Amino acid sequence: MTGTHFSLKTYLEGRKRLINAFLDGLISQDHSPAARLFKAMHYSLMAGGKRLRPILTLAAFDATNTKGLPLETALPFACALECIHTYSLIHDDLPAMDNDDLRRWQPTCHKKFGEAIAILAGDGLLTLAFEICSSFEKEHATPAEVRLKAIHIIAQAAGMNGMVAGQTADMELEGRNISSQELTYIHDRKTGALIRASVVLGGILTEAGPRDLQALTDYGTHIGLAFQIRDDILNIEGDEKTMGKARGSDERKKKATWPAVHGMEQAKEKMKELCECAIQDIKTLNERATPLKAIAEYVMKRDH
Ligand code: GRG
Repeated sequence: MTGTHFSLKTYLEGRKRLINAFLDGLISQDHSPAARLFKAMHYSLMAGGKRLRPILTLAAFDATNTKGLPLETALPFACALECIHTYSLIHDDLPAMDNDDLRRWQPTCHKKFGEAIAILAGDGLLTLAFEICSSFEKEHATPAEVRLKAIHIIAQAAGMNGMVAGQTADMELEGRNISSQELTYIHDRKTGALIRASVVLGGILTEAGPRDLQALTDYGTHIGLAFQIRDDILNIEGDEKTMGKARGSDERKKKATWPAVHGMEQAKEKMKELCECAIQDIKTLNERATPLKAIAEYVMKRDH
């Protein structure tokens, strides 16, 4: 399905290196009275995430980059998404939300730095994302109108009609017998919105036409849901060592998951179908979309 000379492993490693180098340089440590905030932000940002969202932005950028724009144009925007993702994990782990002590077998931000600093580290990362997107670089500058569209799509996905709504619905419906529509509402917003925005963002930055943007939107919607279903499956069947966390937390907390509502067999079938749809969605983008195709295949097999 993917090009014969294409190695997803090499591609992911290369992109991850670029992203990590950018992120690592974002927060300088100092000895100011706010030093612990910066330490906490850096700690969570560099805690070993897969970097799926920024990688998706770069892959969608590559897939629609007919003008030959440098990758450096997209890198800050891609990394801004990772800052938002990290903030959401820090806040999700807090006692008032999921109350988790460990992430990737490391203490969560509030366990290491205390609750108040963890809340502020999340606030700092969310705001930093928009500082990055609105900074005018001399080199590889993105036109103001494109930048505005990019900021808008990120804010929409992260905000009250996107991830924040999804997280709220997840909490409100915890422990209840939920309908398939309610499950879709949660998944589409809590995880789906930011993943879809990551993909569409790549096309916005290359000023892709409406047909390509639609293809990216559909692809993003399909892999966003597939990613979440895989997460639900791993929470039941995954290898704890590889995942860096204990299995079974969803069932213990009576979380709304695809296997809980539809059964494990259906969950697996649905995930496969969604990944196949995603691959179909980007057929019109030809071989420039090879990394996106390979990522869709990876989403259904990922083990952490
Ligand atoms: C606090 C507003 C707010 C939102 C939190 C993202 C989120 C919403 C909650 C996380 C709960 C969760 C485990 C969702 C399942 C899917 C998911 C987002 C997993 C974590 O993302 P990965 O696997 O994480 O990309 P890494 O560690 O690789 O960055």
